[in-house]
Amino acid sequence: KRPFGIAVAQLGPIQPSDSRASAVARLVEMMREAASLGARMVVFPELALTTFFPRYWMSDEDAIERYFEKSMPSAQTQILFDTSKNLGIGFYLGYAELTTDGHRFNTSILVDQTGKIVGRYRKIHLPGHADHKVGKPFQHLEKKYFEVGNEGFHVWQTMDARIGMCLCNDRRWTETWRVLALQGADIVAVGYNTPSVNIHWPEPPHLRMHSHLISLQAAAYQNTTWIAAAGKAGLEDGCHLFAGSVIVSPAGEILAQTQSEDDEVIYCKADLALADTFRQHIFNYGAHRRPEHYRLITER
Ligand code: CDT
Repeated sequence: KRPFGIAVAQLGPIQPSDSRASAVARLVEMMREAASLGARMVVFPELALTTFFPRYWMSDEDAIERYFEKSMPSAQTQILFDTSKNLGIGFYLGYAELTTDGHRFNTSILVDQTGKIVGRYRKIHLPGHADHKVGKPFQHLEKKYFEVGNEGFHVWQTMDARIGMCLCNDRRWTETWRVLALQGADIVAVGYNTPSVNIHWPEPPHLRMHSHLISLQAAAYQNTTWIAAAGKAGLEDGCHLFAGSVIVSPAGEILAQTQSEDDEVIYCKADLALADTFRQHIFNYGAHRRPEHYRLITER
């Protein structure tokens, strides 16, 4: 057995008027709860320090910039790193990154149990649009506010596990998971913000939840990995984000799921060896994969 306590900390809504300090305080409280449950790592959502601002059309650069972090840690987020170190718990955190040379990414970091950043991921599959969709109830302007991530998909050996990262829309793409699986991911952390309303075509909210869960369950099974998925949920500034934060085993089974649309910690004592068993048998890549027949995936 390879026991590994995983916690997912779902966030309730963060309103536009909420301060960074109040968001960070909520994260710290949930980190404490996760540690008390025995978690070695806690997964926070995508853009966990601010409201989901890509819903707003903004042209003023200063208005846009206030949603971005110029450094990590920063004075306001340092307490997350200090608490991580004091409690001996690692974490995954999503936030909007502004680089020193002016590039903007939708980013997540992986921090080990000593409070040290060990990995960074910049979101690759950016959904939505870059133009102002006048008349829509809200926007989804990730293509306006962020550049496509320029560092690829990675897995880090840390905290006695191989941990990969992706962000939100990435979870719907087969390719994301296989590239992480090929690097031997034991656990993949994914934060998300998903509106319950689809502004592009009519879609019942229950189908939105269905495709979210089926993406994670199929990905975990077909790619032999634990998945820890943390959402930001509830009514943010009149726009509803669905909840459904989960921990999924490599069998594709949901072993923990949030009950609310608010701040909520779920926990699972995962046995990472379950993935090893699958990898030795049905999904033994060396024995059974046929990459010579998969070339189209990268050619188109
Ligand atoms: N944040 C994010 O990537 N959300 C998307 C919404 C898709 S609708 C434009 C998601 O895939 O959940």
